[in-house]
Amino acid sequence: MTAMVKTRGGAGAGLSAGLSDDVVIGWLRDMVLIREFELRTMSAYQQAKIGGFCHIYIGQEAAVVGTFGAVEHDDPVVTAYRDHGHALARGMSPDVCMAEMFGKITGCAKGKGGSMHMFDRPNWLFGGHGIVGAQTPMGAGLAFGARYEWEVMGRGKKKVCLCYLGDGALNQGALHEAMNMAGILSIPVIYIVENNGYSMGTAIDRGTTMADKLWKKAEAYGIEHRTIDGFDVCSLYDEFRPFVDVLRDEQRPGFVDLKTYRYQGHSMSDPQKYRTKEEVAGHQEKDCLDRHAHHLMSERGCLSEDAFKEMQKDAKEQVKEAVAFAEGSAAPTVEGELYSDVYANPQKNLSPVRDYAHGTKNPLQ
Ligand SMILES: Cc1ncc(C[n+]2csc(CCOP(=O)(O)OP(=O)(O)O)c2C)c(N)n1
Ligand SMILES: [Mg+2]
Repeated sequence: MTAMVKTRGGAGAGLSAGLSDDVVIGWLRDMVLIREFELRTMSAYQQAKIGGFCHIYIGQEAAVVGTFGAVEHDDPVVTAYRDHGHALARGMSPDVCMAEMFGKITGCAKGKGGSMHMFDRPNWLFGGHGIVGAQTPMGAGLAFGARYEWEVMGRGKKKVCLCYLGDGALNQGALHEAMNMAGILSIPVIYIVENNGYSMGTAIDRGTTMADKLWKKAEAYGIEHRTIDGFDVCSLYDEFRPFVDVLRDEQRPGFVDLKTYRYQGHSMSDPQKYRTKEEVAGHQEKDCLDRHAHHLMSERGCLSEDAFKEMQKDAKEQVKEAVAFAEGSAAPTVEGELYSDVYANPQKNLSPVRDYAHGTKNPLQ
């Protein structure tokens, strides 16, 4: 049963007010899961159970949950390396996600990608990419493919691709070439800048022009844009949903400057000398998770405090199990995995590189 909506103005007064309680409670559940997952990830990293680069998403949860809430599950998604939240919110099992970080064969990329390369084809997540901006032409390609399939091949339906990038990718040539092409060919890719104010230790206004008017960069390519507060999942949805609907319908590109903030350092090895503790604390006061929990409990009145506690307990349990699953899984073997998945090979069971490595002629030559 949908509870009476008590809010008038502010969070949840727009389109989200018409959604079922299940949906908005589901958003909170996703955000709680991501946060618990990230907390466990940090401690596993500190215990050296996770190696390589590892970037934590805590603080930004509403950005991914609110934008995913506005699209279909089969709309393709591609993102950068701060990707655990995207993977979980798309439906990847925490077990598989954690196992990938632990470098285990049960991970989404058989443990060969790690934290930065979450990939989940059934859930339409096309990575997890470590090169800043590299995913932006891929986003255009995924959207072009979807439009081609619907319009030229007469299959499927109108789709949009959500292509996430950090503010640090704003000056990559790849993004500008991709936006230009998306503008010219009317490709339904939506560039979502998860603008957390920093690219590693460089504040946004030290690294890019027009930091307070990022939309101008999109305007240069004839791309429609929005600037959206990413701290409140309901108001984010309220603004993003109608934008997506029009872009989907008219099959053209979009650009969103989504204001957010990361609480942790850039990666697990960041002394954070570029910002003060007070600055971080200031953002934590408007924490997206607390805010949505408060909205559901005190304003919309569809969630009890006990149910919220239960939700947090469940998430903790789920993540604990994910760690146990990852720990209990085997590592990929050199014989089995070193040469597999290096190149795509349409001929099933024939890996050119593996055969080459075993002394046969390389079929690619
Ligand atoms: C092409 C390229 N240049 C530099 C780097 C090193 N690098 C890794 S992350 C990063 C900062 C990116 O910041 P941002 O895009 O804002 O993402 P955030 O970490 O804030 O999510 C840089 C410069 C890289 N991975 N790729
Ligand atoms: Mg950033």
